[in-house]
Amino acid sequence: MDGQPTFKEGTVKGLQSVFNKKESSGVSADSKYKMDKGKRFGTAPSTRFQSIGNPASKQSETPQSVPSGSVSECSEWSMDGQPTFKEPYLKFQVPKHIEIMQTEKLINVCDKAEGNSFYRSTQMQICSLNETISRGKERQNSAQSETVVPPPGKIEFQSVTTDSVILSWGVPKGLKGPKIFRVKWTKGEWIHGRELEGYSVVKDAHQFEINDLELGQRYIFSVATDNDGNLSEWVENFVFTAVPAPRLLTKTHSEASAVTLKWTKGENMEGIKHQFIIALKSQGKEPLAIQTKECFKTISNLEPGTEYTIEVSTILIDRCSEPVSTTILTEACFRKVLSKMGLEDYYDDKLTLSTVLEINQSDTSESKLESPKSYPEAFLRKLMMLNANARSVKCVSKDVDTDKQNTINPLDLITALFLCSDSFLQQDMVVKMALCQFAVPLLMPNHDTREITMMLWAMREIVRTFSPSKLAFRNLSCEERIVLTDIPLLSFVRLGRTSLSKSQVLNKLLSNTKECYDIFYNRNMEGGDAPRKISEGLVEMTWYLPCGKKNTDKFTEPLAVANLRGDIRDFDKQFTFLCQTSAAVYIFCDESEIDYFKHLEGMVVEARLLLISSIQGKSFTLKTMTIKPSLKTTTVSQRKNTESELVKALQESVPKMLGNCPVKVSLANLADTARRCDILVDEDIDECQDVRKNADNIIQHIADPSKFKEKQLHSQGHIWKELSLLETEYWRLRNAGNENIEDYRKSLKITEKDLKTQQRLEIKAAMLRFFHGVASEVQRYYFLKWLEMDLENLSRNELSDLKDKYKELRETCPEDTEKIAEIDQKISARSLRLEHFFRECGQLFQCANHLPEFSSQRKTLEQLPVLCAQMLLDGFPLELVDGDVANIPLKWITEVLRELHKSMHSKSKLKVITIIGAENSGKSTLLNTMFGVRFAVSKGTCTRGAFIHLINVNEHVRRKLEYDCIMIIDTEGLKPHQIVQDDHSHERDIEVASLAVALSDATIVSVSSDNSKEKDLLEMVLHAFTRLKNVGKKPLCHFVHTNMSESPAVERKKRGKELVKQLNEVIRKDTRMRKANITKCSDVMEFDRDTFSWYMPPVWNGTPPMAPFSVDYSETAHALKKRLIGDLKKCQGRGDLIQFISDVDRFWKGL
Ligand SMILES: Nc1nc2c(ncn2[C@@H]2O[C@H](COP(=O)(O)OP(=O)(O)OP(=O)(O)O)[C@@H](O)[C@H]2O)c(=O)[nH]1
Ligand SMILES: [Mg+2]
Repeated sequence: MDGQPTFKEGTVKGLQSVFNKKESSGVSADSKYKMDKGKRFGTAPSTRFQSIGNPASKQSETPQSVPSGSVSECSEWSMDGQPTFKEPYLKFQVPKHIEIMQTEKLINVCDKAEGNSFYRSTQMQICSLNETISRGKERQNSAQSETVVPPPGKIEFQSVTTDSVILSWGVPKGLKGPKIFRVKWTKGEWIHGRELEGYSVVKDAHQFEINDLELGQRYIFSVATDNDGNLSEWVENFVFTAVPAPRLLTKTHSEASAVTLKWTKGENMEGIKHQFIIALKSQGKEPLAIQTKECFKTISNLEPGTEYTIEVSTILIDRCSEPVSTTILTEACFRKVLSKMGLEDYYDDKLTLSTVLEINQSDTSESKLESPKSYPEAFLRKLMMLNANARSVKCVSKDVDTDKQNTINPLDLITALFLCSDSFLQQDMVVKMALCQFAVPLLMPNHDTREITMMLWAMREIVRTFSPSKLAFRNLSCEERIVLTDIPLLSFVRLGRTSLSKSQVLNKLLSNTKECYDIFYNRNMEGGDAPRKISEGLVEMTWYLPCGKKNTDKFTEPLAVANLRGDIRDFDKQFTFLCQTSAAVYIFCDESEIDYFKHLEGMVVEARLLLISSIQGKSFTLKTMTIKPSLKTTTVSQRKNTESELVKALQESVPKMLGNCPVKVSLANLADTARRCDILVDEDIDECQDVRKNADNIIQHIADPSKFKEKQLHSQGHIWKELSLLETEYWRLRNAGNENIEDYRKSLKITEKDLKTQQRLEIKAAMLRFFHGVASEVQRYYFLKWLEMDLENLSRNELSDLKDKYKELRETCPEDTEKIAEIDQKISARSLRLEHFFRECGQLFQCANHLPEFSSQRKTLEQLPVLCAQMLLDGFPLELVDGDVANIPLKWITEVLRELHKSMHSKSKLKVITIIGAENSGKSTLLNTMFGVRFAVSKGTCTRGAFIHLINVNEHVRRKLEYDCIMIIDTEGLKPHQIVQDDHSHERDIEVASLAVALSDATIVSVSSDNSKEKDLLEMVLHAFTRLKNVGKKPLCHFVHTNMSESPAVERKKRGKELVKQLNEVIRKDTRMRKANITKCSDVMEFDRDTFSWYMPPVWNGTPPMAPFSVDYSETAHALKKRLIGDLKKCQGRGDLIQFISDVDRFWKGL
C-alpha cells in the first residue's frame, strides 16, 4: 500500500530477465533471446518472455551471449544473489540490483512506483530492489528537482498471436548510454491493483516478446525507463491476444442457391465455449453475417451462378478471430447459362453435324460477334475448319461492364456445346479438337442432372500417328485408334485454389517447342479468367505422342494426360475415378492443406500419388504421398522457385514415376471403372449397344478382307468389273479400231447380256446384317459408325504399310510401274471400308428388278436409295465413281440422287465444287478443312474414284445465294507416271478428273510444291479440262499450291502470272488441244489472273503429332471457301439435282 509491489498467493517458478546480447554465432542483435519457461502466475499458462535487441545497441558491451531462442529454467541462485541456470541451460545474467529472495507470484502495487519490491502473497517480502531502490530513491529525491527520468516512447505491438505478443516502445528522449526498461503486464482492464502476469527487466532493447499468454484476453503492458534505479513514468498500452481462427473450411455441398460448409475448431479451442460468425460477401450485394455454435452450416437463398467469398471466424465472448475464407461459385442456373449462349433449345433437341456444316451468313459476309449468343456458332464454325484459335471467341464492346457481362469462359462454352450436341456431332467435335491440339472432354459434368458422363463414344474416332521408342529407332511410326491403345494415364488435379495455373504448367510440360501450345485452356487466355459456371468438374484429356525424333520429343513413350477442372474436394467421383485408373496422380496443393489428405487414409488408390505442394504459391516441392495405412509424404525434389523449374522437375519425374513397366490402360477398358464410380458411359445407351452387336457380327467373319469381299460382297466382284469394262468401252470405243461402230457396240451389248445372266442376285449373310443395321433410323448412324471404325481397325496397319511402300516407290522408282501397279492392286484388294458395303447395295439394287415385284427382298433393296440419300444428308460421303472398276453405277447413283432430291422437298438447286490435282497433294485435307467434311485422309487411305458430300445452304442465305446446296466432289489424284495395265483403268484418274471438271461450277486444282512434277501435272489438268467437249460452260478455276512455306505477296503474284504462262505454253505444244481450237487456258477455264493462285501453308504448325493444325492453313482455306461461295453466285444457273443426274449420265458416257 506504500507503493511497493507486494506478492499475492501463487508461485514464481523462476524470475528471469534477458539482456540484449549480440550472439557470437553472428545472429543479429535483433535475434530473440528466449527465456526459460517463464514465470507462472497463478493458474495462468506459463509465460515466456524475450527481449529483442535494439539494433542501435548492436555494439553492446555485454559479453555473454545467449543463443537465439534458448530456454533455460532458473534452478539455483548464486552466492551473489543472482539466479543461475543448470546445464544444459545457459546462464543468464540477472541485474545485480534484483535480489531474488524466493520465487513467488507477483502482484503489482507500484503503478507509480519509485522502486520495486516483490512480496509473497502472504505480504512477506521475497525479493527487493533494495539497494537500487534506496539508492534510486535517494537519487530521485535529490534529483527530483534536477532530472526527471524520461519515460519510454509509445508502446506498440509488433505482433500479436493467440499466445504471444511482441511489444516495442520508443527511445526515451534525452537519455544517453545503456538503457534499462522495466516491463510489466497483466490481464484485464487495469494494471493497477491487479495481479501481475509478468514482470521483466530489459536492457538495451526496445522490443520484448512475451509468450504463453492466454488466447483472446486483454493484456495491459506497462514500460518504464530505469535510469540507474530511478524509474520514469510508466507508459501503458493494451492489446487482445488473438482468438484462434477455425480450420479446414470446406464446401461439402453446393447447388444453385445453397451451399453447405464445414470446418473444425481453432487450435486450443477445445473445452472453451465459443461460437462462429460466417460472413458472406459477393460483389454488388450486401454482406450477410450468420452466427452459429456448430462447425457446419447450410446457407440458402443464394444467387445462382454467383461467386461468394465466405469467411468464418471464431467468436470468443466479444472477440473475433481472423477469418478463414473460401470462395465458392454457386451452381449457375443451368438453363440460364445455356440461354445466355442461345443454346437452350438445343438441350432437348440436339444440334447435328449437318446443321453445323451448313453454309450461312458467316460464309457470305464479314459478321462481327454481337452477343454471347453468337459464341457457339463462332466456335463451331472455326472448329469445323480446324482453326486452332476457335476457343477465342469474344465480342468486343466499348463498355467495360458489358464486356465483362459478355465474357463466357470457353470451358463453359465447350461444355454447353457438348451437352447440346448429338453423339455424332460430339464425335466430330472431339476429332477436330484433337487435331487442333485442344484437350477433349473425358468426364463431362451435367450440372442440370448432376450426372457425370465418360465421353468414350465421343473419343472413339480419334486416330493418331506416332512413333514410340520401339518403332522410332527403325524410323517407323504407327497409326492407332487412341481409345483402344494401351497408354499410361497421368492425372493432374488440385486441392483448393492455387496461384499457379495447373493447365499452363501442363501446356508447358507437353509442348515440344519453347512456344507452348494452349492444349488446356487456362486463365491467362482470353476469357479464361471468367468464372466457370457449368464446367467445374470437367475432366479433360490429351495425349503426349512422340514423333520419334530425339531432339524434338520430350517423352519417348506416349502418355495420356487428364486434367480435372475444379477442387478435388468438390469432385469426389472424378477424383476417385482418376485415382483408380491413372498410373500417377499429381496433386497441386498448398502446404497448409496437406492435412486434408487424412480424409483419404486407408482409401484404395491404384495410382501413385504425388504432391506439387507450394508455400503460398511461391515455391514448389514434389512429394510422394501414400495414404495406406496412414498418410505419409516424402519429399522427392528440392524446392522449385519458378514455374519453369517446376515444369523441368515434372518432366524428370514423369518417366521415373512410370518406371519400366507403367500401368497401361486403354480408355475403352476404363469404362468399367467409370461405371463402378457411378459415372455414366455415353455409349451405354441401347441404340448404340444394340447395333454394336450387329457390326461385331459382320467383323467377326472377316479374316481376310479380299476373301470377304469375294464371298460376301460378291456382286462387286469380277462380273461387275467386266461389265464396267464393257460399258465404258461401249461409250468410249477405245478398242473399236476400224470396226463399224454400230456392229462393235452390238457385239459389246451381247457380251454384256451374257455377263448379266451370270449375275446372281444373292444377298449374303453380311449384307443381311448390314441391312438390319441400317434399317432403324435411330440406330443407323451408330451402326455405320461402329462398322466404319471396326473395318478401319481391321486393316489399318496393313494398309498403312502398303501405302508407305507405294509412296516410297513413287518417289524413288517412278519408272518401276509394274511394282507400283502390284502394290496399288494390293491396296485395292485389302481395302474394305463402308463404301464397299454401299457399292454392294448399289449392285444389288441394280439387279433388284430380277426379283419378283412384291418380294420382300426386292422391297428391302428398293429402300436402299432412300437410306443412302439420308446418309448423305447426315454427312456421310457417297462414292460417285467406283475407284476399283473406274465406273459409275449409274442406275444406283441416279436413284440415290433422286431420293435426295425428294428428301429436300425438291428444293435442290445446287452448285458443284470439285478438286482435282496431284496425288497425295492434300486435296481431301483441303476440302475437309474448307467445309468441315470427312473425306478419307488417314495414312492408309487414298482417294480412289470420286466421292461426293452434300452441304446445305442455310435458309437465311438461300435467297441471297440463289442455290440450296453445294455438292463437293473429291477425286482421285492424278498420277504423272501411268501404271501399265491392260484394262484401261489407268485412265481412271484422268477420266474422273474430267468428269469432275465437267460437272463443276468451280474447280480447285491442287498443285503440290514439288516443281519437278508440275509440268506433267499441268498437262494432265489441261487434258482433264479439254477432254469433254460440248459441256457448254467453263468452270471457275483456282490453283492451290499446297505445303508452301511463307512467300511474300509480290512473289505470289509473280508466280501466278508465271503459272498462266506455263499453262499457255503447255497448250501451245499440245497437238490435241490445238486440234480442238484451244489456244490459251482462258478457253477452257474462267479465272482471275491476279487472284486465281493460292498458297496453302503446311498443314501442321510444327512437327506432328504434337503440332496443332496450322491457323494460317485454316484461315487461307476459309478465305478460299468464302471466295468460292461468292463466285458461285455469279455462275450461270445449273438447275437442281435432277439436272445434275442427267449431267452425270451425259458426261460419263460422253468422256
Ligand atoms: N506435312 C504435311 N502433310 C500434309 C499436308 N497436306 C496433307 N498432308 C497429309 O498428307 C496425307 C495425304 O493427304 P490427302 O489430303 O489425303 O491428299 P490427297 O491429295 O487427297 O491424296 P490422294 O487422294 O491419295 O490423292 C495426309 O496424311 C495429310 O494429313 C501438308 O501441307 N503438310
Ligand atoms: Mg484424297
